[in-house]
Amino acid sequence: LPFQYDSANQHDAESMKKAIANKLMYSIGKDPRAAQPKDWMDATFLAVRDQMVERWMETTRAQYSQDVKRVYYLSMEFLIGRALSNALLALNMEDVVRTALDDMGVDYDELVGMEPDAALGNGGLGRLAACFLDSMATLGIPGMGYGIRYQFGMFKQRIIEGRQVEVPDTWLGSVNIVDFPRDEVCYRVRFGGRLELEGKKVRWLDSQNDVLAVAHDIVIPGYATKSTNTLRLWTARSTREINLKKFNQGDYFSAVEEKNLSENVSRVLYPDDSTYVGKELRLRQEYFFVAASLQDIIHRYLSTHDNLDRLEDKVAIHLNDTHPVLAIPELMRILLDDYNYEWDEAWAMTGKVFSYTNHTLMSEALETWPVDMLGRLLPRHLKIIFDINEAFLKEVALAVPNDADFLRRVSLIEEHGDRKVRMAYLAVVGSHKINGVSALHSDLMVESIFADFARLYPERFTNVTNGVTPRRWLALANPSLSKLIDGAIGQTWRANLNELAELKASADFPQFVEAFREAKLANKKRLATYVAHTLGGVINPNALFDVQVKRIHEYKRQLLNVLHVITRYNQILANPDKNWQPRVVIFAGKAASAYHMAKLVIQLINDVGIKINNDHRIGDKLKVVFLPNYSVSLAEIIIPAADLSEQISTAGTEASGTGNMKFALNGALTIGTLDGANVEMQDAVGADNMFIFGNTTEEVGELRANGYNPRALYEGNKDLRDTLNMLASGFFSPTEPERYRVIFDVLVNWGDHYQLLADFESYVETQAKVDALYAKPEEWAKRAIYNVAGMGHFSSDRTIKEYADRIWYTEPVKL
Ligand code: DL6
Repeated sequence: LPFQYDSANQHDAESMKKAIANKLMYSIGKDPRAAQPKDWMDATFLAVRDQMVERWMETTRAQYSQDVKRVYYLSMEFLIGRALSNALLALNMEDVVRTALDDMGVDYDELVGMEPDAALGNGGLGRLAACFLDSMATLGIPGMGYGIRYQFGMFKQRIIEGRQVEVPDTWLGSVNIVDFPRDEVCYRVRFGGRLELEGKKVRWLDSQNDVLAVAHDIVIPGYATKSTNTLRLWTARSTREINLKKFNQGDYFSAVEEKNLSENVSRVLYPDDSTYVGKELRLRQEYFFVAASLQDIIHRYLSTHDNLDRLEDKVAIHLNDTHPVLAIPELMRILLDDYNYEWDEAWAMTGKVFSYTNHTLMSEALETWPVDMLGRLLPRHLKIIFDINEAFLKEVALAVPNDADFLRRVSLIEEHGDRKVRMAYLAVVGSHKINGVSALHSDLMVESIFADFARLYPERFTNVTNGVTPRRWLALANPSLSKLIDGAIGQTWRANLNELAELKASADFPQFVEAFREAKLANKKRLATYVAHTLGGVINPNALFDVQVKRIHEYKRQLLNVLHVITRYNQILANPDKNWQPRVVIFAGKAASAYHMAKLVIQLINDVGIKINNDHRIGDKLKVVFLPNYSVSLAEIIIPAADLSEQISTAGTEASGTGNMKFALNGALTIGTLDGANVEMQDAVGADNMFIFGNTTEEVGELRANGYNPRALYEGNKDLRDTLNMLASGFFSPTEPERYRVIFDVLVNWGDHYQLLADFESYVETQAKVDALYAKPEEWAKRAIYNVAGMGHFSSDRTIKEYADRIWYTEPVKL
């Protein structure tokens, strides 16, 4: 590699062997002869982590001494996945560690594959946060992530008789190698209590059920740089370990009850990314991590400054969706109550410190908290929110005079029915920049949910299109393709993804095209082996791998994919002698545990799979696979193996998507709607190199407004009718014929909210074009190469640079 580090050079295989052996003995306490694979993994991780610590400290020292502006990225979710292989890539130490382990008789690949994923997130939002941490460290941006160290992360998904079953994720092993516990970094987080007025001053008194937040630090190494950042996760600890009185009275259960209750705050990640979870515990979680993070930010700032006057010059706090929005009233509370700032000054500072990203336009995902609940749990914050609202509405009344309806619409308090605080509005009012995550989504955001606010503060709204880290999503996940790219254009693309554009020329060289196809085949074989291992079925690596992996949600339209699969099945049976392009349709993804329809879709995919995969008339022509327990690590196996990437959400519903970028980066062609970042991907790779189908956002809106009639579509298209009738009649669920009746009803009789039937014909026709192109393998490969070459723009390094320049106003630290 062009980047070599002093310590990496020093750490030849011999010293690495010693380091691992030392960790095994002195940290894990095992004799190499008795050590289990997990012990080797832990020991290796610890030895490698030592390599990061020096850089980490150097970075921290440089950040303090240069007094750089820091970015604090507040997110309820960080879906970071495995750390060891990522660290080895960043430090350029893979070869050294591989050799060291080999010498000690330990299989490197097996060991790296053993590490459990840190699955502290649901889906796109959490994974984006993890890509951002990687890019901030790589670019030297002084950034720190703050979140919750959930004891149980995203649930593990088992498929039992076709149904999703959720199993707890115990990602934290018995030996803590994941992070550094910082018992001394501990803050009290208050809940409840009452307010007392003392002149102009408000006091928050008699809080109850307080919890302590204790920091755990995860090291985030930058790639090919000394720059190393921190992800600080909070764990809840009770203010009282045990009630001795109750214990001595023999009431053992009650003696620890209080402890258990307060520690529940960091117990579990809410497994739902699609709806606002109206649970008090969720609100507690949000305030818990916000209050701890802000105390920490202030503490860190004051360690090198005398007062808070220049806070906005040195601190940028980013709100990853609305989950951390309580940070706005919390900072106000600190400035007003703890540091005696006047309201106007505090409010001006607050606005300059905060920025906010919106990740969804779906109304069911927009958070609101009942005024009652908020008042009970956080009386001081509710009061501040009311005061913010009052000042804001006064300002609005001047800007938009005599328009009571406008005031009602923009108020931070929803007055209709039970009063609620609108968290997204609070975020907009309290931030200097608000961004969407793709060009389309940012446009829609200011036309829909924030239209009134865009009128008031047009300069605040902007777009920053998402990106993904090329380190994990190409270099680590796809060694065969990476090697080929290295041979063609060198290795520096890992840190400058725009260089991939140079690959375009390679598409004219048959040798390169052939090697590209071989790399893809190798990845497909790797996935086929995984499928055989996990499900026991055999899939043909020469078939077209058609892949849809993501959260299961109606708007993402896995069901449309299934409708095509069934239609194709019928067509093959009707015309068995046609030269059908063999296909394997692969699904993976979790459904929120309470989302009945999404779970039914999983069951349907499995039922359809059973029928088709066991129909001897079909053979290799069509196979359906549902891979259980989708995760970051599984994505690293699936994505490089895909030929076709399914990005088929109803136009206007997917904010951006990041899976779409990962697939194209790994040489898959996209079949997709003009939704989210698909639109910009099309600009980048060329319309000829994607399969775009279906209605546009505008057309979807028109249909909705002018009366959409899915039944007419059902009646007018025989393929569609046959397919839907099979669902309704129990063809795929003979033991329970009514099982999928509801799906038929949702689509045909109850309005088909996501307009699957409107796009069905166009989708099926486009799938035929996919087959036709796949029948010309060199042509297909050429277009796949154009996709890889066009992905430079979609690096999260570019995204982070935009945030740093246009939103956070931060500079890299000099090392
Ligand atoms: O911005 C990251 C990611 C987008 O790529 C997806 O399109 C979007 O669905 C996702 N949103 C969420 C849910 N958000 N909330 N609340 O994960 O964000």
